[in-house]
Amino acid sequence: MKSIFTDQHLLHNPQHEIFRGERVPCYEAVSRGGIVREALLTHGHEVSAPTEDAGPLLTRVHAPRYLQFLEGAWEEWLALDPANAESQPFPSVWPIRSLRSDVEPADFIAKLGFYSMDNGTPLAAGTWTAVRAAADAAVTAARLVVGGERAAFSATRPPGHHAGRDFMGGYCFLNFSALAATALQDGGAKRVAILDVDYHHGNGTQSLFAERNDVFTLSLHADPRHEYPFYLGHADESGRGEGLGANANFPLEPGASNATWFAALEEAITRIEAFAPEALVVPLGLDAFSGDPLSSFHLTGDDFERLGARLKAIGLPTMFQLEGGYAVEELGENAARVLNGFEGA
Ligand code: SP5
Ligand code: ZN
Repeated sequence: MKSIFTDQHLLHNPQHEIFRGERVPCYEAVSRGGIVREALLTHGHEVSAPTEDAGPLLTRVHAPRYLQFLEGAWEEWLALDPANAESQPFPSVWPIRSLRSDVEPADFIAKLGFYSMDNGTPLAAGTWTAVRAAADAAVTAARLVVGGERAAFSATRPPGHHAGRDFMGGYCFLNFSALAATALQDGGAKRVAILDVDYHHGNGTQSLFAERNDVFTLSLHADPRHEYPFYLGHADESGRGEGLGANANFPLEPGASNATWFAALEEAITRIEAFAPEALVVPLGLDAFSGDPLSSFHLTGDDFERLGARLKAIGLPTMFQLEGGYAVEELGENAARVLNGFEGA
């Protein structure tokens, strides 16, 4: 399978994230990128650089003022104090419920909270350049599929599925799966399904398409009562307005067995088939892996291969987008096994 990768991911290299009030090394480590690229090559998959420009699609997914903020955020941080070059900004205040979300603050840290759902999404000097390149990769993979490839994989970091129209979160800044779905629709696929298999609910993607009936968002994940992103991803969320019926969540108990996970996958696929889409996007988080430090699920390398084979059997042109997965040593192998399963089926 053709995979798209760019070394620009190296520019998103934050030093730490916050866990229980303390600075800890980033789970979403810069080493994830090279590991995935090497494993894809080892398994005989073709890896190439992005050739498409996602620029014109960005405002179809994200709010212009959010994009402007992201692009200039590091400069604003440095403007507060040149010594900030050696440290990372984190938000500390958020416009929760009864506060106003319509007036963008002028203060940088207030703005950072305004555009963030958590304080767990570290921003670095090169974040914008990295995520902009990853957006190009996602659109390139989608256009390969439009051009007739059976499937393609955008193997980039950081991930994207927690990012919404005007917010970052969960290590995510731009929603690459949403950009890919938009590119697939522009290429002629009227109806697109997005099947998110990351351990965490794809809250950004769900919220972006909640009122749309031409994009069916589905997510298999740990129950948000116990796991990030906590405030979305419950079983009773089925879309809103015109989008009613075009969202499906499959929250599973922490520690859910592989049999439970694959049974939920079957239910999701039944729903996709009833929707009759013309293309499929798979936000491919590998953090449902047994060895993942952020996860309580138990998928193995063999299971990832089985997942790939099952996705192939749906019979749709398919775009894969790398999302989470924090067992760095095994991350590349697990990603490659999904692709192997898809191609072998
Ligand atoms: C894309 C993606 O997978 N984002 C996940 C974001 C999860 N952020 C919360 C991390 C909480 C860290 N918990 C540490 C548990 C150590 N055993
Ligand atoms: Zn995840």
